[in-house]
Amino acid sequence: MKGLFLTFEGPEGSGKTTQAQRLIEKLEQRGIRTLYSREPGGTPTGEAIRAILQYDRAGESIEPEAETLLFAASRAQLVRRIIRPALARGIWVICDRYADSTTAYQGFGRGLPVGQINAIHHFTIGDTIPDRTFLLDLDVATGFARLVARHSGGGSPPDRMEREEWAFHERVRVGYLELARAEPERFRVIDAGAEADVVAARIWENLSDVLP
Ligand code: T5A
Repeated sequence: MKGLFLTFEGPEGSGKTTQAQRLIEKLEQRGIRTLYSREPGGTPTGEAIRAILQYDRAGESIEPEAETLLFAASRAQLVRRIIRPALARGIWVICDRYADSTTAYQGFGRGLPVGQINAIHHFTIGDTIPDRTFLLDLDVATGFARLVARHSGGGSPPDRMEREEWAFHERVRVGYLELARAEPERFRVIDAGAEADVVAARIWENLSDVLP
């Protein structure tokens, strides 16, 4: 049987990585084989693209169209090399960001036409669409406060996106909520402002209908 494809989406600091790891633990305890991946990245090519995108490694600012295609290139590699083969083997794939990130950040955030971004998605991922997407919704101020706490605790410095203006991140959040409204079957919007345990419990509840 094919594995399920689950994705985590949301603004900066909303707890996607934390929750993806917690979910994987619970699924494994239940005997479900899982695979974690993240975007951009997840393959050697994708990780090389991530390095360019995160800290302007190429030494110049990246145009929004080029940025969009770099995220798409990383995803095209990940879908074909990792996600599809794993799903075909019955493994559940949990991906930390996926195509919705491009629609939210480059579409709503940067203001590129969403119709054109959808055409890129069609080319990049085809019918490899998540079975369920958890949108961890969080206000921008709380998300950034978490990141500041992490940076001051010795974590990596703010990356290119984290240095974007406040209004950009507000547009990303609004964009995500719009995507969730447009596809209520696939999306589950989770209030990510609560304690991590509470958020994890809400995610688990919102998966009960598909658990074996
Ligand atoms: N991007 C990505 C695009 O623009 N287009 C695209 O197509 C794609 C795929 C990726 C960047 O690229 C952009 C989006 C991003 O800006 P990244 O480093 O992968 O960069 O960054 P994020 O995916 O945003 O990951 P973050 O690490 O910033 O945030 P997470 O994963 O949402 O949060 P997490 O779990 O790491 O937690 C952040 C901090 O908060 C604490 C954690 O301990 C941690 O310190 N925390 C909580 N604190 C209080 N209460 C809770 N419930 C908490 N949950 C976690």
